[in-house]
Amino acid sequence: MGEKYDFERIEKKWQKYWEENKLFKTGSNPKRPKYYYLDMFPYPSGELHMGHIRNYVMGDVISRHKVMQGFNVLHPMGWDAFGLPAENAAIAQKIHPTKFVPLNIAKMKEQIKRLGISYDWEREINSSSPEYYKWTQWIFVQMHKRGLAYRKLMPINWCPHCKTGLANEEVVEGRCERCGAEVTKKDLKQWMLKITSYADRLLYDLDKLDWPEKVKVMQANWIGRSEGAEVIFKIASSKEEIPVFTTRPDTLFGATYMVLAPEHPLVPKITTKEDQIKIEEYIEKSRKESEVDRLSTVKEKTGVFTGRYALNPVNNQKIPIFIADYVLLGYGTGAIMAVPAHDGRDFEFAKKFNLKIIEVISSPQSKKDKTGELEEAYTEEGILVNSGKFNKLKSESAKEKITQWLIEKNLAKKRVNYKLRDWVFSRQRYWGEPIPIVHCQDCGEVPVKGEDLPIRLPKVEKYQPTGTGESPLAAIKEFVNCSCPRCGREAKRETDTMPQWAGSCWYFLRFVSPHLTSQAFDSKEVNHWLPVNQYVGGIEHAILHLLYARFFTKVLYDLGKISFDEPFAKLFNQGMITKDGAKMSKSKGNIVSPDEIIKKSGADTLRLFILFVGPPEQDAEWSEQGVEGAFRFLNRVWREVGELKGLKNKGFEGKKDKDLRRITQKTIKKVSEDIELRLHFNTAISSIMELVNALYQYKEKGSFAYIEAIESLILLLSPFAPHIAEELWQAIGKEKSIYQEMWPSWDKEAIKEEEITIVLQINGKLRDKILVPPDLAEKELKELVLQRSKIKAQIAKQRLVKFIFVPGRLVNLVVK
Ligand code: ANZ
Ligand code: ZN
Repeated sequence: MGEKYDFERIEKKWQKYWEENKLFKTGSNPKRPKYYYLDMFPYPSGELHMGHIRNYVMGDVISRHKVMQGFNVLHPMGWDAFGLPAENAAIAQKIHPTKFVPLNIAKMKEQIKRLGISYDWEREINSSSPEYYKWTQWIFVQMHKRGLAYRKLMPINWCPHCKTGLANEEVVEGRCERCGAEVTKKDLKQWMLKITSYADRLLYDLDKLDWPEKVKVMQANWIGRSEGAEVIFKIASSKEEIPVFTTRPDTLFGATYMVLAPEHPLVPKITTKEDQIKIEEYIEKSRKESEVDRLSTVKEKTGVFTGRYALNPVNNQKIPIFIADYVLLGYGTGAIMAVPAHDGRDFEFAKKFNLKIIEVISSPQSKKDKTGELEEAYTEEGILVNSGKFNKLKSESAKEKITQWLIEKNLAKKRVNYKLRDWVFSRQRYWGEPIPIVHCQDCGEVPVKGEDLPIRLPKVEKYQPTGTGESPLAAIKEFVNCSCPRCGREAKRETDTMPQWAGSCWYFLRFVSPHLTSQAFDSKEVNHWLPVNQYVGGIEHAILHLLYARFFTKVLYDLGKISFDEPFAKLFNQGMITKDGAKMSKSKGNIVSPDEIIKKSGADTLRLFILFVGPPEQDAEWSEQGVEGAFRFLNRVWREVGELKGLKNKGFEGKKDKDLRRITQKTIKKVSEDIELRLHFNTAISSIMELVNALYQYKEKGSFAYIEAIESLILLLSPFAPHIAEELWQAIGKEKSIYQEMWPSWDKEAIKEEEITIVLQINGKLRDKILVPPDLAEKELKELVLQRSKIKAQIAKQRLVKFIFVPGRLVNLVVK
């Protein structure tokens, strides 16, 4: 062992050793239990950022720890290489995606290897390789056969900059999630996946998952289940009627007008010729707006009166019908009954258009002015007023009773609504999985036969979006022209591709048998390894990726292909690494390059810093001093272990040894539990630091306790800083790689403190102290305390009314 901590030599040496000896090959010992740890696979941007590193290093600690605990661990990595992010990056750098992707994969893989992450690279997958996307296409075909994939003409979100359709999920505050351009609408025939038919299961099965509460709430809100009623309003002097969806049938007597979405099919039927121009202008204007804007509560309300009236089914009052953009066509029935007294948007609208506001839910919390008028809508529940025979009922029972009453009159039915929409699965882009469908004049949409998959993405020079609404594939005759899989006649191939999310919907299944050519996955293996025990990745995937992956899993479960219906048992979202308080990004110019840190201080230092920087779920600030601190600590370990050289085991000795043993065993317990139960790597590392401090103070080098402490130290350090641990392990004469050693267990007896100090108080004031065994029972302690002369003297003339015992800490005697 050299004098200096030569991290560069050590890290290269062990990375080579691990690779040559295939140490990270997934365990297959049938006697061992399984553990599937998974990182969210990245898209090949070409450069690892600190967020990736935090994610992968955490996962490496968990995986290495599990291997040492005796599990067969599946710890794979791959590349989410199809889709918009990769294509946009390729376009920006003017490199064809077919070149760009492998180039970047090679770069990132090199960086990951330099970090010493224990991935089983034999299982590497790439979602843009035909061997992989063959099966993505196969899953699509299965969905098509089940009626879960269908085509529909619809106004889709259209990004004028990326020149492609976007799913709702890709529109953030009216803007394209990728490029930030304002999103508009365009009518296109789109492939859709029927995720809505899984809405209830996606919602209720959240209960089965050990996931952060925040993520579960986000998914539940996204699914947005609401229970209510569909109520029919007749149009006065007309046969037409308007069904509305409401969650508040208890407010029906307060419905003073109605609103149709501007695009509602009834609109042209019920409007007069004179009004039509005005209305069409309004429709044109609102089509351009995003849903978020339309639903906004702060935006000034706009609308147009249709000139027509409806009849409120509960009291036959004539109420005006408006058209307004705050009602969306795609939700409920595309029409509402408006209750201005109890709905915020209706209130503003009614104020602006001078419509009646009738309070029907009374509550002490309603805000009213001096004249008794509502100052704002009261939107909570309460007691019914102005509601005929339903007065004095509570909202909850009134909902039920009013709905029942209308159901008997055939004017209502119960209804459940979801915010979740079917998933727009078409993209008019080049870099994605071709949708494996053929359009035949006679047979219609025909899925490609299994044996003809994959439908390969043709290599083209011009892959940039066309902007016509068609994908660049549409211009390639050899691709488009084909024969119908059913009748054999001339037919045309579908030219849309799948969205970026497609490949990541099932990649966790592929890792169990990544090279299988006959099937998407080996069912037996899949049922053995899954669900994933621990999944880790960024919170930005809380909704989309995680919801889609759950959906695909449920579909495959229903198809009988797998035996579980949730893919990820446990989820963890790591916090960001910030610099100067902001997320690291190229545009802000605050990126710290991992390569430089590794070059300067080594991968182990970087790993240790990133794990030590704070609780892993929280954001943490990059710090130069923090990196130096980690480096200094590793040097300290290096020097301390160096002392062991040539020392012989001198056997067990006195009190100091016992103390050191206790610290060692406590550290083992603390580190094990911090990793296992809490993923609190930062506190695990600080207890390792305390052990090193204790070793520096301990002078009896060579005792049994000392050797045990050193060995434990290296073992405990090994998941965090694996290279230096390997080197030290070898230096103290061990033959096996430390990765193949057993994780230490702790000695419960040794951990026990000899005696602990209990503070004695009388009426809250400190009076005495007592040394007792840590597990002394309360009854015995009380006897001991009351026998003490100091205490006896103090409470001589008083009566003990209470004996308060805080275990491990204090006793308080309350006397009078
Ligand atoms: C009358 C009412 C009275 C309502 C009241 C609310 C409060 P969630 O809970 O999100 O499902 N609504 C129905 N369809 C709509 C559409 N297409 N566009 C905009 N708003 C629509 O919301 C359900 C409520 O949203 C429904 O209940 C309806 O207004 C409105 F004091 O009906 B409510
Ligand atoms: Zn045909």
